[in-house]
Amino acid sequence: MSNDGHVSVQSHLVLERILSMEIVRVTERAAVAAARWTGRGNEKAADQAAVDAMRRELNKLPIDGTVVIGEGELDEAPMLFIGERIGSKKGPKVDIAVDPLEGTTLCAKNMPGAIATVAMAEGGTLLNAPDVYMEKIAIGPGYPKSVVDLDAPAEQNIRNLAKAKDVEPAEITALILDRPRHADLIAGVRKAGAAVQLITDGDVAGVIHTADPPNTGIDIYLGIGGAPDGVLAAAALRCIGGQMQCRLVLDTEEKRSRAAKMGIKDPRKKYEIADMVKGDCLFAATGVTAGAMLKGVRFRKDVIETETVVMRSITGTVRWIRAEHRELAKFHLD
Ligand code: VTB
Repeated sequence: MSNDGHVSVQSHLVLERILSMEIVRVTERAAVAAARWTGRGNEKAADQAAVDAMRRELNKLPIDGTVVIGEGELDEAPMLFIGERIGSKKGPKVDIAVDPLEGTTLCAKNMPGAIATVAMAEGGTLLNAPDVYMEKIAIGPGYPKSVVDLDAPAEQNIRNLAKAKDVEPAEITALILDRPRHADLIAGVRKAGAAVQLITDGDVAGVIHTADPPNTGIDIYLGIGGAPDGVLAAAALRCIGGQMQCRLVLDTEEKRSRAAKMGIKDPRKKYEIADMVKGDCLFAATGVTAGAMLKGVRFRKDVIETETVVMRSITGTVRWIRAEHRELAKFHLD
């Protein structure tokens, strides 16, 4: 305890000691704020509510945080922009990746799987990715290294994965975003004999599904989604185990120069998890609408219920936190 009455914690312990609970508050607040807009058909308002709530909570944390994955780049001037300094600015340096409402459409349409999510890591250890597309492949823990590869054809990845799992390809299910750009990929997976589960949005949760096939029914995530979502998903897999490879889609000069400004030297680099999340990290997600992974926010008389998962990479601890909130003023809902 320091003489000003504050508990002082060595900086390398801060992720463990303080933030693993504080990060839960951050995603809870964002989820509740967004959930008020569930099914209202207003994506912008839902997202804005989540951003405001998340920013308010992040600014209370005893950290010198920098948003490295955020709501957009500086010239778009959103809140939680990439590069924004956040927190009390007195604590340790922390990199922060946010997606205050992952699946804005899911929330606006009241469809399953919208989440509020944050990852935090020691300063300078998260990939500063521009807001572009990213090719991704991910599988859960327990497989030999390199059993699947981002650059291998889908059929081959399915066959290799099935062999490693000791099952027929017919027993493999791949999760893929339902987009026209994935037509060939989907055809390839089906040609190998595997099943495809399509999602309309939400590939952070999609990637996390691969970590627990017995419960989710998902063995592999494939396809092109947002790069920011890729870094968040990599943080989660770093905590719970699994393999993921990604590559930024930098298909124009403008995107390559934006990436270069963010420190990306090789525009074709194939990123492994450890390239995207280099050190110890925390990941948290709170359900907004009910999904396979998390329950959604429930508004009951005088009580708001939330469900959150929080993970820590150094220990591999995964905590599921179901909360009943009774002091509702903290949500600033009026
Ligand atoms: C994914 C998904 C998001 O965007 O990243 C996807 O995780 C990719 O972009 O929830 P397109 O919609 O342009 O294909 C979302 O669906 C929305 O941010």
